[in-house]
Amino acid sequence: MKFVDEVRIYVKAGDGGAGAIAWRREKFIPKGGPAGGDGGDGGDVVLEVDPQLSTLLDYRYVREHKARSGSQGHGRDMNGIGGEELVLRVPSGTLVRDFDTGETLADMGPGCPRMVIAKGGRGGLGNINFATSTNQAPRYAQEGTKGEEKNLQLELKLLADVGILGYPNAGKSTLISVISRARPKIADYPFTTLVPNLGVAQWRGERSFVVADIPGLIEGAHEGAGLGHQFLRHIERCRVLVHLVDGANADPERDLPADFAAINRELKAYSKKLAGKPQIVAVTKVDVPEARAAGEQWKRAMARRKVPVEVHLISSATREGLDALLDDVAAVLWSDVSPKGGGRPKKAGRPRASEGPAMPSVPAKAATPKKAAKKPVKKPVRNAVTRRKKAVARRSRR
Ligand SMILES: Nc1nc2c(ncn2[C@@H]2O[C@H](COP(=O)(O)OP(=O)(O)OP(=O)(O)O)[C@@H](O)[C@H]2O)c(=O)[nH]1
Ligand SMILES: [Mg+2]
Repeated sequence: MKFVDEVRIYVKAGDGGAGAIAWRREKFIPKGGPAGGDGGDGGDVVLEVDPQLSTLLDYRYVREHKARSGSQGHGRDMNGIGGEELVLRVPSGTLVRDFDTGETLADMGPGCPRMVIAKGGRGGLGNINFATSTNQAPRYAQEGTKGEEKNLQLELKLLADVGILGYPNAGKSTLISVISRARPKIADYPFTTLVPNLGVAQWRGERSFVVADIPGLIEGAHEGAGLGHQFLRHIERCRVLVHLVDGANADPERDLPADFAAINRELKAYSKKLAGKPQIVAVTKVDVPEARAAGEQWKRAMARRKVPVEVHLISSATREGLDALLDDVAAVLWSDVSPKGGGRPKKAGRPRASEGPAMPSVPAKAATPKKAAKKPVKKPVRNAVTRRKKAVARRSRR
């Protein structure tokens, strides 16, 4: 299925129907007075999140969406029928802007599952409403008001907690296929992934988070090289980025530090905010000996930096290092989890020993041996015993 993440559409709410000018005409009732009913209200245009949708494809082909207008009022005080509302279904994470003013109108997602984006016009009042003691036969009724019309820019920004990024072939799709049930296409040529994939990953069987795998980035992507960088919008809302560096890349002109720096430059060129997001760095494919050697060397170099960066060595093929990687991801996502692989433990993670079953298993285990190691040190007792023994020996010698 084609993936579409940006479209422009025109929406028009229904107009209100006109009120009627009519008179009550019945046998034996002379001068029956006004009897014109109100016009019906126009239908609204409503945006609604559909969790089944993952693309804006439907709006690529049908770009005009009009709700029905209300019908006009009738005689015998009959009101016109209201126009039905028009519901447009959009995927979660759709940002709605007014194309003409640039104003953001809605951010469709869990916080805003439904929104009236264009209000239908009001039906006009029939002449029955205007009868007064001094004007008992009003010869006028209201017109209905116009329904709102708007040019909308719909932009899909997938809602994921974690974004996986890196050069093409770095092993991004393989990783998401191993940590979640997503089954993206995987192949040993660059740009296998052409559209983002989403997966729900489990952390130690306790909690889950949504991961996005996006197409590979290359140097110059901000100028359109490769697939460009526009799909970075799908990781803009992620809370943490997993930056994969291909350990087994055979290109002599590339190496791990250069790849890492190039991708970070691309992130910066796209947005400073994205470049400033927490990153968890991993060298992939360490089941390949060359990848492991290069990875270990770079890991040491990164640890020696002024601001040391923890580098994970992972293999999606053997699952090596994946638990530690996910622990670090979890530590950024949830404040009560502290990282296992390294980095600064979060303060909020400390009182975990007294917590119930929801507490993360890793940090609890990590905390226990430290306390246990301190307890058995009872030096003063041993010294006292030795002193007493020596004194007894001295006394017996005398
Ligand atoms: N040996 C080994 N090969 C791997 C590992 N992970 C991925 N690969 C291989 O690397 C190649 C690229 O993997 P993908 O997951 O498609 O890489 P990608 O980063 O998604 O690539 P693009 O979608 O093109 O950006 C495939 O042939 C995988 O089988 C790993 O842990 N070990
Ligand atoms: Mg891929």
